[in-house]
Amino acid sequence: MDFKRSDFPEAFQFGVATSSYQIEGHAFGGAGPTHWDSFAATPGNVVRAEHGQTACNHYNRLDEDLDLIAGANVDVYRFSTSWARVLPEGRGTPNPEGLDFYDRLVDGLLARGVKPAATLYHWELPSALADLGGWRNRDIAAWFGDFTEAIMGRIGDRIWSAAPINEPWCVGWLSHFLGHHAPGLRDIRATARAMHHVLLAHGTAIQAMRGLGMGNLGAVCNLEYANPADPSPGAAAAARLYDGYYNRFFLSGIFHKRYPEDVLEGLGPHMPKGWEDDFGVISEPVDWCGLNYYTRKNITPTDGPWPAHGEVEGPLPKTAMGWEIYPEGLYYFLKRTHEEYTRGLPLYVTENGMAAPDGVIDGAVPDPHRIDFLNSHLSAVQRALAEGVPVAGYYVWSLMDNYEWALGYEKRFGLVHVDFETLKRTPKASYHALAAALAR
Ligand code: IFM
Repeated sequence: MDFKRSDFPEAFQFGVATSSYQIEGHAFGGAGPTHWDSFAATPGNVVRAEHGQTACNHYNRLDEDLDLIAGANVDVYRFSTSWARVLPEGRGTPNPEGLDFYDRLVDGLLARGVKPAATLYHWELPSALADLGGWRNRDIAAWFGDFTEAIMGRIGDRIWSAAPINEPWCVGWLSHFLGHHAPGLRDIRATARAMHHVLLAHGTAIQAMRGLGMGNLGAVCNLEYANPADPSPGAAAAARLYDGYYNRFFLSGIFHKRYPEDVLEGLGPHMPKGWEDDFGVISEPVDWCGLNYYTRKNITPTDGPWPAHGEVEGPLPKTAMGWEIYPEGLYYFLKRTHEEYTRGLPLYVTENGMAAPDGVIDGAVPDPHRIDFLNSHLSAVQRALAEGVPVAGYYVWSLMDNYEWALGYEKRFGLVHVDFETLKRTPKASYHALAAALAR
């Protein structure tokens, strides 16, 4: 790595991140069915119809994985809790095995000197709640509040930081407008409702955690740099709107108590009744804001209904996701989030990383591309820090190769290689480089 720990402020937190459905193995430990199980079982939704039933079998390899986390010399492990593992029916009686699992996870982290950073929801909605309309149903905010109390009532006393929902854009737009993620809808009314309810659920969970006496609570948004594909005014307007429903909608709801006018031009007619009255809950104060950042998109206008734009391929080097590598975007978002929304709250880069077709060669996994990627993005963080942006931490996505949702298991984001036949873990060169850079 081009950096070492001492190049960052003393209190700066380095971490690695994962999520429950992507690594745990949903078939184990009495978890209930989720909308990702049925989405994946439906032909055409997921590459090779791959699913999370076994994933990395983290559920049964917990200690080995905790040792890998500690061995990377990171300060923080960001993980998520599976709603259906804790409440198999989404509501009602908790699954004791599920609660025990997260208890062991948290205690195992603390025993190894790693801070537990929990995300309550990272996309696997219990099927029983999906049957009731899922994120389209306003009641989801209350259901989510109850889930929050069930899981945090058990582990909240030892959690270092917590955020309710990972990437509200993915829960709302990607899953209900583009249909790329469960529940696979392509419907603007469903989208408007999901985008609002996900924020209502966020605020409800923050209130529930405050009620339990928890602190260090945040919001985690994914941000994507919207680049006009050409110098025309049409491309500039298209990029501005993309930025609106991708980036500004959620930050503005939480930190400004309103939604952007340009986004409401399209979504307004489809919003649920009384949405304007919910900002008191949505804007429940948080202690920090997390940004997940990966890439930029090159946006061009198209014919057709709102939002009337599309993406064109850009010229920059790309990751295995086809995503352009654009570290300037991370600098841009850190600065902009601080100046326009959070104004002094600590910011964390809660996810950043790249996918590559990494393989084991003679027992090692060379991934110089990932080392370059991390270096260039950490240098963007340093630039923001130098300009006074209060960046408090940076977490790599991901600890290990895992289930990349609709793209199945072939997109490898990990610092640790996973052989999905044998489930053998092999730390990649980037893991060793990070561990060396972070050694105390
Ligand atoms: O794997 C995902 C993760 O679940 C959420 N953020 C983006 C990652 C890479 O696509």
